[in-house]
Amino acid sequence: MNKKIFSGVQPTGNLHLGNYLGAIKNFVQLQNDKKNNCIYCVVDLHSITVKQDSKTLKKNIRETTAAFIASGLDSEKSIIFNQSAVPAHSEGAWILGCVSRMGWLSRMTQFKEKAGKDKEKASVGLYIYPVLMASDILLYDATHVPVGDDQKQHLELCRDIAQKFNHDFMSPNFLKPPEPLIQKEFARIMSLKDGNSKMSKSDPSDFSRINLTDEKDLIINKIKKAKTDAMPMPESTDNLDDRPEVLNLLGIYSILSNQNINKTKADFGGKNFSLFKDQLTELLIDKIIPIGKKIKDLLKDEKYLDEILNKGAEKADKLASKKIEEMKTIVGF
Ligand code: AQP
Repeated sequence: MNKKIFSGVQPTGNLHLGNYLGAIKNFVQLQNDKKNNCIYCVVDLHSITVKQDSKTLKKNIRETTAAFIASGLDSEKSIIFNQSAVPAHSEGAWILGCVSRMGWLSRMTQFKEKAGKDKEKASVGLYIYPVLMASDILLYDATHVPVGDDQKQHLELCRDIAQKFNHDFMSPNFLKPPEPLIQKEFARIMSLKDGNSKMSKSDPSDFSRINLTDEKDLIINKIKKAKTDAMPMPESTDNLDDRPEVLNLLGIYSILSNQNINKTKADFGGKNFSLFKDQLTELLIDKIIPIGKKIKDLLKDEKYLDEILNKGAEKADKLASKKIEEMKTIVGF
C-alpha cells in the first residue's frame, strides 16, 4: 500500500538523540521507500505554545531544517516546509477545535507534564496543541505518522477528532484517521541522568541529552557522566526493569548499531561498564558527529535553507488549501 506520511518537529533548539532516533531517522527510512509520499514539517506554530524569543525562533527554524537535511531528508523526495507558511493549518485547527471535547484534551498527559503544577499559567495554545497536530495530519490525508512513543496519545486523539468531524457533519471518510508508526523497541529515549524521564530539549541539564551538534569531547564527557549503577553489565537473560538507565544506554547502542538488544547484552554481559561506555561513545561519535558537522555547514547558507522551506510551503499549500476549502464547504461556510 502506498503510504502518505506526515510528521513534524518543533523548532525549539537543542535537537537531540531522542528526536533523531525516535523520529528523524525513521523519516529518512520512510522517504527512501519510493512507494511513500512524505511530508515533513517544522512545526513553528506548535513551538510558540511556550514562550519563544523571536530571533532565536527564526534561527531554530533554520536549524531544524538543517537537521532534517543533514540526517538524510531530501527536498526533492519529500515536502519539507514550515507550518506557519501554510495558513490552512491554523484554520483547520479552529474548525477541529470546535468538534474536540474539553474532556478529551484534559486527559492528555503531555499537557499535564508540560504545564506542571501551575496549570492556570499555561497557555491556551499548549492545551489545544493536539488539535493543531490533528489539523496538520488530517489536512494531508496522511495515512501514517512516524512519531516517538510520547506522541501516541495525541495520535489517538487525532483519530477521535477525525471520526467526530465525519460523524457530526455526516461526511463519512472525509477526514482519514491515521495510524501511528512507532518503533517497537526503544521508542522513547530517556535522559542520561534519569532513566525514568524522557530525553528532552527543555531539560535544564545539557548533560541529560546528546545534542546533534555536540562536539566529540562533549559526547565523551556526557557518556562518561551518564548515570549507571554499581552492578556489573547485565547478562542476556537479566531483566532490566529496575535498571532503567542501563536499559536506556543498551537501547541507544542497539538502535545505533542496528542490532537486537539481546545481542548487545550478550556482547557486553558481565564486562566492565567503562568498556561498554567507551564503545557506545565511539558509536555515537561515528553516527552523530557527521550529522552535527553537516548541520553547522548548512547553517552558513541561510538562503539555501529558506529556499527549501519556501518551495516546500508552495507544494504543501496546494494540497492543504484544497482540503481546507472542502472542509469549509462541509461545515457550511
Ligand atoms: N526522548 C525521545 N525519545 C524518542 N522520541 C522523541 N521525540 C522527542 N523526544 C523523544 C520525538 O521527536 C519528535 C519531535 O519532537 P518535538 O520537537 O516536536 O517535541 P517534543 O516531543 O516535545 O520534543 P522534546 O525534545 O521532548 O522537547 P520538549 O523538551 O520541548 O518537550 C516527535 O516525534 C517526538 O515523539
